[in-house]
Amino acid sequence: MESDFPPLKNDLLLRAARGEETERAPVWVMRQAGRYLPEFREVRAQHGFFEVCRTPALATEVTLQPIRRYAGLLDAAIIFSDILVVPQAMGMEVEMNPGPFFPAPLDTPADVARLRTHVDVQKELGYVFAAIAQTRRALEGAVPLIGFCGAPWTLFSYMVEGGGSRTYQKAKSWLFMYPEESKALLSLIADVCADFLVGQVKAGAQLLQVFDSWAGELAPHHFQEFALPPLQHIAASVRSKLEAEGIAPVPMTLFPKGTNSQLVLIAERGGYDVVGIDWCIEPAEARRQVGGLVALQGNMDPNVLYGGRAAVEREVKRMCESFKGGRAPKGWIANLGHGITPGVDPEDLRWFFECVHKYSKA
Ligand code: 1CP
Repeated sequence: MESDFPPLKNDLLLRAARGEETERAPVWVMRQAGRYLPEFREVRAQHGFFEVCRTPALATEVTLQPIRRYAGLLDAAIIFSDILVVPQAMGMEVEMNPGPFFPAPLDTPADVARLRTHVDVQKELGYVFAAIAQTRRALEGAVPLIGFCGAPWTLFSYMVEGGGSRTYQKAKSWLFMYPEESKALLSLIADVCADFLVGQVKAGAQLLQVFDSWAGELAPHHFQEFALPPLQHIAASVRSKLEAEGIAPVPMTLFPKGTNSQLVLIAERGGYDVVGIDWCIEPAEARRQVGGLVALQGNMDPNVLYGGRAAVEREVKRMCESFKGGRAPKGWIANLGHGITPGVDPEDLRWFFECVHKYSKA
């Protein structure tokens, strides 16, 4: 229960996500608990990737690592886990070596019969809920905790490809060769995602993010046909399930990477409070397009972090001016336009946070 946790001391993220203009932009970065941190690499030297995910004490520890290191600078924690725990819960084997690898991907629709159709998220993913509850207590209300899942299309592409891909040839072949079976699988994944997100809120997650990392690989009309409906279903279903159980809703963020040409449609019809944008759209232009419909999150190119402090400062200043310059300023959550990469110097990331604090002031 929400009331069992220590009171929240910093609600900037939640206010911005609800669309409020804040005294400065709240800031966090996607993949903030990760390989760029030496303290994370130390934990990983001792424990397997999914072992960390499945052991609440370890997941709590790595979730807190960036919060401790950047105390007073970071405005959110994101639970340490991975989007691929959902395919695992559906019965697929997934290894991390070092990227995701599925020994038995879904080659044809006949393989869907191997999946669990009714996933008991408490049984299969209860370890994530336990990690969330433990992390909420350990955070002592310092910052809100974000729960997350992968979007159906992005998960579908891993389940069919068997890992990361450059071309998405297998996943796209499914969409065009077996459109109805693809939609059925996407909606099966969406149902598991919705239950999983509801469980995360019950466990203590204060905001939810859905990662559609490969949304931009689809043509706009294919995004609308295959990827958007299950995303809409997740947003609507999470809200109605929470309401049915008398649980207060939490803000929901969608990160549909690479879909800038469809921002208005996503803001109007997606059903999310916040839309994450990548660096291929000018923030002021994104704000102009969506008006006051949604809060925005993003969007510095993560590679700027390799450009030295002067470049980081210049780019953050520019990003802040562009987000603030848009008409009808509404909530903005400062972030990168995609996840931070392993080679970044953690002190350069500190500088990014300091620059956001300085230049995003109202
Ligand atoms: O050995 C290791 O430690 C592997 C590195 C790693 C980490 C730190 C992976 C493997 N996953 C994670 C954690 C993770 N993944 C988080 C933790 C919370 C945080 O700090 O943000 C989150 C939110 C994710 C989400 C995730 N996993 C996404 C969506 C976000 C994005 O960056 O696009 C995706 C696509 C994945 C799949 C995945 N897991 C791991 C890797 C290297 C990948 C991507 C591989 C690929 O490019 O296909």
